[in-house]
Amino acid sequence: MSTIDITSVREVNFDGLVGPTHNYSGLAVGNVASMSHGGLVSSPKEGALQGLLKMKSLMDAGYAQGVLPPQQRPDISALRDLGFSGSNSDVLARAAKEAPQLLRAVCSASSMWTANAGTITPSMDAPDSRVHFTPANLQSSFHRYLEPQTTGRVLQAIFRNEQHFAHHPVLPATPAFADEGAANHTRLCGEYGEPGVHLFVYGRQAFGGEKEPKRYPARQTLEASQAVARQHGLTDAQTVFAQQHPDAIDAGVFHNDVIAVGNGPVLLYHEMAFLDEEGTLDALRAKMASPLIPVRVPVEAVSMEDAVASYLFNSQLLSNPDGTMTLVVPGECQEREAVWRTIQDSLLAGNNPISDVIVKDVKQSMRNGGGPACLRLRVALSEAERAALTGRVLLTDALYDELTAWVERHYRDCLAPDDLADPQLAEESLAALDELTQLLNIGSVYPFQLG
Ligand code: SUG
Repeated sequence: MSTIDITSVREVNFDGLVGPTHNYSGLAVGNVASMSHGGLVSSPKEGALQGLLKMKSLMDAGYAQGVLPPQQRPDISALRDLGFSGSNSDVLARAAKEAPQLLRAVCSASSMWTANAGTITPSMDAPDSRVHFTPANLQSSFHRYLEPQTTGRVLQAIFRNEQHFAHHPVLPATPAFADEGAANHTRLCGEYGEPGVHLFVYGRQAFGGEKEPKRYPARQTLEASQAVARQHGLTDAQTVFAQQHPDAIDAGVFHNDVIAVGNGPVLLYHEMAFLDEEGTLDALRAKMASPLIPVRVPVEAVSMEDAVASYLFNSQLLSNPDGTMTLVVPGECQEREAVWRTIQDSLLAGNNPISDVIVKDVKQSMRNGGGPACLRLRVALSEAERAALTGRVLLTDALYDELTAWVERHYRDCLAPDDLADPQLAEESLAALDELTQLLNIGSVYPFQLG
């Protein structure tokens, strides 16, 4: 068991690098942006550079910033498992002809949305004083179900030190335990080093439960959230399980982080976020050691359509040393008048710690339904835990420059749906990833490196 210097605890945002096969395939049912942009030409290079610029500007502003590598795509072995055989080129060509939807799925760069990589419990809240990790099974869609194995390897490679880090198995990949990770999990607390309360938001109950969305799937079950909490040793006094409003899911809110964001004592949420709004707030208040600061946005201020189109609630809420908070919003928030007005008139001017807004352009990701908060996995770490990380994953100016040059060298400017079958793309992608693991110094994490 390790001792924690709680005053040194900081939140590190580990952003997912946008992978070389980033494309628009309309794969995500219930995700309005993905469904409406399927078939567009993407720019993997622009996407990766936008992501890196977001990381760099937050690092420059004094926040701790980490980076996680993308995954091996196209996942040709997934196509082989589905019966395609022959050389890699044969497999790609046959899949393109006979099952283009499968080819698109195995090319998705969806691991960029690291808020779905897994659920993390910081050491202050865990009974053994270690940081706990469970990769999300992402079983709700085929293209994302392909992620957890490599995600687990990447997390174990970086958070390798067993004295500080504990890794749990992915939950059974079956609908009863549908798990989408930190996108449906928020830790609320006073200072980072103080004990926190874990808000798990689920869309449906596998066993029992009455209200469910009618139009779009609920991607997280109560049973999955409870299992993760159990794995991490969280007690009843440390957890609140709340159902997401089914009408919100039907309006395109496929994760809780599309309609609520919390950090420290602040919970910024839309009035349609929870099925039982008052009950959820009361349960949090009853368990938190510090007073909860709810910041409620009513439907009259921001309609569900505006919330989903602007991704206001998929902003990053970052804590500053002076107790204020900064909201990192996607550029789309400026394009919706009601949203921008709400940011200025009620969030910044309101009686809450949010004092500043940073606007970031992550359009390449946004067109697939991934905003600033989707792109990052939050891990609260003490100084000793930060020092125990393996690899070169905390962003510095030098790492930023190297990653930018790496993207410029390897990534395509444009990727059209028909390009996905190009065997050259697969080769380029592997060459890029091989170099990346050396650059990040994380060892072998990809299937092609493991043989
Ligand atoms: O799972 N989009 C992702 C977006 C995930 C956003 N993450 C959070 N909200 N935390 C999804 O729906 C689209 C891929 C495509 O259509 O090509 C996609 O998978």
